[in-house]
Amino acid sequence: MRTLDSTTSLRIAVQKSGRLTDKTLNLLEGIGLKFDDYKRSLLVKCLNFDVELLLIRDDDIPEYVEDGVCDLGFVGANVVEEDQTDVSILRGLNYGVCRLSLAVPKNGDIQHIEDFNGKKIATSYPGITGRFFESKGIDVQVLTLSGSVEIAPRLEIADAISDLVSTGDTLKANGLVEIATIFESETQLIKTNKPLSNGKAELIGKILQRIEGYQKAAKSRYIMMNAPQESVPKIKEIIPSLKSPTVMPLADNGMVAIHTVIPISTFWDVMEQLEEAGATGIVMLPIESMIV
Ligand code: PRT
Ligand code: ZN
Repeated sequence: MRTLDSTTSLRIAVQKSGRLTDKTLNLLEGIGLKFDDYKRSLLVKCLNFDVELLLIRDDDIPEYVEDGVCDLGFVGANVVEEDQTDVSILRGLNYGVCRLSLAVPKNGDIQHIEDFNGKKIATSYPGITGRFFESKGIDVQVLTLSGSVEIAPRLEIADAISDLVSTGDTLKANGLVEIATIFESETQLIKTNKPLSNGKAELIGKILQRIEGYQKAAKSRYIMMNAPQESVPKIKEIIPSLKSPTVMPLADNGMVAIHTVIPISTFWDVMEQLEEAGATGIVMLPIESMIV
């Protein structure tokens, strides 16, 4: 049992090679963790924290975290939910966003959820799919496939599918239409429920705080502009900043520089209003991290 051993590193499970790999490693590097070449090894030491990464298949991550082999893991909510592993979900991470949807051949005889009674559904997610129909009291036959699920109706081995969808292009290309979403997913940071040493618990707290700052920063922009002094009250009204903006006098008489942070979602609306209020030279910069 290694989990109470304070001499071991905090071990984090990350998908070895797949859709979540680059984004997870970018996130870890974005919060200041440095790694040697992680492409070559399965177990990668962090150079500046007592952390190591275990690079494995995404399907194995929840179990490794459940068993305490890894303390943390980055994995799709769909994978955690499928096997209903006993782990704690620390945070949703806004990437790897997708949905598990029921899809059927276009113009076929299944149009509504009730029409699924007695039908055969191909899926790589028999757990989530089976539980969904059970909760509705609809009797279906679930055929478990490990991949290429979308081809099953054309091969006539199933009447419908339950599969992950992001853009919907794969369904369309296979003549399928979505009937219902049964699970919404994103990447999650999960934690073991096994006991952890104080050192590890502290490190997890630090990592979480940094992730929070990183996520806030990703949704915000630092903006700078010049404006006549008399426009400042109007500009303050327009800017939905986290704190009151910084206003500094410029060498030009009656002009000031204004700096502030705004949510990215409002940037374009705000920019037009700022120009109308007399702001010039508006510059927007990305923010690496924020502690608010
Ligand atoms: O080798 P390993 O087992 O680690 O990887 P994997 O092949 O099982 O998983 P991978 O890398 O394909 O996906 C990892 C995780 O990414 C999934 O568990 C989801 O949490 C998330 N994710 C996000 C997706 C998608 N979007 C997605 N679109 N996983 C799979 N897909 C597939 C889907 O199965 C279908 O075949 O993409 C196709 C549909 O995409 P659209 O864009 O055409 O709708
Ligand atoms: Zn997988």
